[in-house]
Amino acid sequence: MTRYTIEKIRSIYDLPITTLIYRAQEAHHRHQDPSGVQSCALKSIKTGACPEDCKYCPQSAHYNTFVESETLLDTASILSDARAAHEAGATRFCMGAAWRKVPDGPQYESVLQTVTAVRDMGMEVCCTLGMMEEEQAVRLKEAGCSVYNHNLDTSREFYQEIITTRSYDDRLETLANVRKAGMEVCCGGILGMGESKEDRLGLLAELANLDPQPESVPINSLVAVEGTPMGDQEQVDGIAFVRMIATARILMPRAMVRLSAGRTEMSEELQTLSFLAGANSIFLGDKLLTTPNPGQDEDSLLLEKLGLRNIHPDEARAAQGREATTPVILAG
Ligand code: SAM
Ligand code: DTB
Ligand code: SF4
Repeated sequence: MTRYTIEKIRSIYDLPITTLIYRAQEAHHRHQDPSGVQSCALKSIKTGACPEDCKYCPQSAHYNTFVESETLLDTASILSDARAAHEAGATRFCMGAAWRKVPDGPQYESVLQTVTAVRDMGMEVCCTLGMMEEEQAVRLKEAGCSVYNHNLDTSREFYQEIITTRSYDDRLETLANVRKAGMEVCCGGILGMGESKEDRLGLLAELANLDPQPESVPINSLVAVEGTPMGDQEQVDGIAFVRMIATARILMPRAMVRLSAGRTEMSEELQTLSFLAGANSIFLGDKLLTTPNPGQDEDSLLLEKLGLRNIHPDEARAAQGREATTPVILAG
């Protein structure tokens, strides 16, 4: 497998924007269905009171935010949301819990039951539940979860300024457990936390050098929430955001690159540039985990204007596995 150095990644990230987008488009057309966008629904199944101190997160118990804590939701109430999301066109249902690590016992048994029921509805199931042991990962996979989301968020160096209650290596260990259990990895990060360009390049290096690379890469723009230490952070520069997406697309051509949190603050044009840079997935619905997301109507209208269509993850996989039909014009 190619190992990407920071210098190599910088040389891509710093390309003239015209060439950068062209290279990203080339990778997108070779390895993805260029008209397809995967829509994932998000549901917070256990909200708030999280013991971790992630400085960006409204659900951390360390900060006083608008989030009202809730205990784990029962299977029936999650299923009614899953059904609605399915009807609204979501093809992947991602359940998030504000846990430091997956608990053993009745709560986990209930999550496993819910996973199976959502899978049986015909949607692909993704979970993000915090750190996880290998045996817990194996059980999750057996219950029908195909993907686990666990973000590295930023570079190894900047990480310790953002979170002190766990380490980068803890994160990598959970990602390894997810792989050992045979689930796909969804792993990305956040821009706009005060990180430098070097930190962004560092995150890209960590992601692109994972072996195998993640199947999904969510790129979040920080949702600055009052009460968190990042409540006053300014919105990340749109062009830097687009460069990040395009570089991710070039480095990880087979991954679904997800234009994740922060879309309510983005113009249609910035979202469009992100699609041009290689993003091919979004979160659907008017809420992320706890913060707002553009509603269904707004998103359908935008996709329609752009001539993009909703695709099922299996359709996307088929497209990714196909033989290349476009010649490589620029050398890597
Ligand atoms: N507790 C689990 C964990 O940390 O892995 C799962 C839920 S956690 C909310 C999932 C991801 O959401 C985080 O890793 C982070 O990347 C993202 N996130 C949380 N708060 C955010 C915010 N304010 N803006 C953008 N992304 C955020
Ligand atoms: C990811 O990378 N972004 C999503 C999902 N994975 C779980 C979460 C975004 C959360 C934004 C803040 C909130 O709504 O609480
Ligand atoms: Fe907890 Fe996850 Fe939020 Fe960190 S990002 S405080 S682990 S819910």
